[in-house]
Amino acid sequence: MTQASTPAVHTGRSDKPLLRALRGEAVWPPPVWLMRQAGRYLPEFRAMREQADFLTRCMTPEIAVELTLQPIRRYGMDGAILFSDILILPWAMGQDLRFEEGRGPILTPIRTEEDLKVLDEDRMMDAVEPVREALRRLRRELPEQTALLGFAGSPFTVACYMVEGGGSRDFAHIRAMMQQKPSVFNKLMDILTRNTAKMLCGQIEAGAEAIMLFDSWGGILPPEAFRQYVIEPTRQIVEYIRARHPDVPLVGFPRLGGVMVAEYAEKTGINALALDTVAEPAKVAEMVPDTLTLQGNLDPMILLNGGEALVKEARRIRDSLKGRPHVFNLGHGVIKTTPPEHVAALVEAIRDV
Ligand code: 1CP
Repeated sequence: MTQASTPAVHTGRSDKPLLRALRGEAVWPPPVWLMRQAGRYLPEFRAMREQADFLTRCMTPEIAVELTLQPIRRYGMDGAILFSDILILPWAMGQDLRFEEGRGPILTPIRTEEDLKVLDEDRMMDAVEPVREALRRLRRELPEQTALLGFAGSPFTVACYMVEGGGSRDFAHIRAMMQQKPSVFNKLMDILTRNTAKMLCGQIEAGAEAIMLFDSWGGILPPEAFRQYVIEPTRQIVEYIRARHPDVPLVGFPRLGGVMVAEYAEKTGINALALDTVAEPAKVAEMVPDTLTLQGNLDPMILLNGGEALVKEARRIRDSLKGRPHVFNLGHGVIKTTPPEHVAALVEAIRDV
């Protein structure tokens, strides 16, 4: 891509605190945003829910923009994550998807060579055009200091939902496929790796200033499979994006990755490593280079319960990473019964130094 075709908003490096921290600067106090900061715990989100189903909300730019902005208006977060979902990619390629109240996403499963035929890679970019329109509008509407994050699921995590047909306790179908139909599994992973990289570049070209890759389920794999199906596709995605948009920081979230997260960070080349709840930030810090940004990792349950324990634990995490690049966040998403005032108390605790 030539410089001339890049929108004006991308010229020059931004000094937004979140982007500085993601590029390796020890910003103090650390910038803060939360996974699932747009969601049902907010009354204004619940009010919008009556108007349209989940997929329509994701695919209607004015609704997606409004839902993205809600937590920013309330709390002045340093980062605004686009309201969307990791399953928009398979949907955009043609897989059937619906979200059912109380059950989460439901997809028509892909388990055979024949099933793969529903995926049409050529339609993907057109299908996600409303997402890009939402990003363009957000860049115009966000406060000056708030950075806009785009995102995708990592190929393995998205494949889990595509093959299981939704969420799962044991991921039995995808694990069987990996062993019994490796050629179908590998084809699916290749399609996802290629299209995730392409879709994310599309998000950046529409205004996303940083990207997060959610690998919620990579941690179910044993080490060798983790290398092959989590680290390697992520490395390819990072390489593809970086060749086109070298200044855009990339955050990886290998949830449940345990000790493999250090190898993940090193081999994928991501700028920032998002930590899950069980990771001890100071210990992970010893396992990775000083220039790698760490993101996380307050337990969402502590946020739900609030009070003194919340302030204490949030500051313990913040202070244990003082002097190195850190972005304060949760170890997983905000729980839907979280009182909104606990989120306000958390942001205040982090910013009060
Ligand atoms: O309103 C509703 O009932 C829908 C609930 C909901 C929401 C608010 C879903 C369904 N997705 C989302 C938004 C969402 N999903 C965002 C938006 C931005 C923000 O963080 O505020 C993001 C980043 C995601 C990412 C996502 N979707 C992940 C990765 C992160 C994680 O939570 O581990 C995963 C695994 C999904 C799949 C998904 N989408 C929705 C649900 C309930 C699920 C989980 C299903 C399951 O595993 O059982």
